[in-house]
Amino acid sequence: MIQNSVLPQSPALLTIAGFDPSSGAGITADLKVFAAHRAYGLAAITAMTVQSTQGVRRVDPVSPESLRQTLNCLAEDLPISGIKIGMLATAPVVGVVADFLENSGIPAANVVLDPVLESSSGRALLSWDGINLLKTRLLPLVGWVTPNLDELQSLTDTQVEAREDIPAVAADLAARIPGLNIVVTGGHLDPPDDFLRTSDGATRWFPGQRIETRSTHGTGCAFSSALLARLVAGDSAPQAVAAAKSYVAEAMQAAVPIGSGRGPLNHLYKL
Ligand code: PXL
Repeated sequence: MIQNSVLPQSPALLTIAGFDPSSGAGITADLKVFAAHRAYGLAAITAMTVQSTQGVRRVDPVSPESLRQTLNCLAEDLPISGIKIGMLATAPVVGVVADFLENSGIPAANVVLDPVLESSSGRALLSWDGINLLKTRLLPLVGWVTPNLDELQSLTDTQVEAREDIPAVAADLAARIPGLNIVVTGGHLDPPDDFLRTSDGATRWFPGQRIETRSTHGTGCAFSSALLARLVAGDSAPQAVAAAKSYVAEAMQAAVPIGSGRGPLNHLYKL
């Protein structure tokens, strides 16, 4: 008989995000990242997208009521150890996720928000009123946020053009949202260093190395999901950031070209 020995000890991690049929980003990518970290993955879809490695062609948000019932249905059934939040599409969807976090009992320290605002092909993945609600209602409910430079700029309404701007802008955001841990992902910097500001005010840079590849679709999704998996596994904040950063770099290095545009990472490279 085959023993069912993996599941009972595996934490259940939930991704609340959009569906990318090319599986470079969104929930199907997040599920691969959770699996690579030996966690059991749950998924609640916020929006369907029509896209390939060449870009996003269409976005169809799900009904907020369907999302609400999905989240409640899962939470009634089993303990959820951590949540990663990605693309949210609309303000009503942001509201449903905020309602759920208020009542879920899951510690904010195990909730990671990747504030997905635009696809790399430049398509809006969250409406303007959704961005406002994310800032006012959702940010105070999460323990972690992982903006890239553009997203940090939108969250703070402050110009972030260079590496030197990041610490002060992250400090402004921290002053506005007490208890927040902030990782600014530097994929667009050269070298691609990440910046961590923990809720106690400690700061640290994590040096990165530029990898020459077209396989960069969904790096933000992979980073935030890996960060969550490492935090739930018990890593300290700096350990979790360093481990998530290495995971993404290794998955980029191991990627094989898929599609004619920006291809996916090799999320399951360890297999
Ligand atoms: O990489 C950001 C992102 C997140 N989630 C979904 C996406 C994208 C980018 O296209 O489609 C579903």
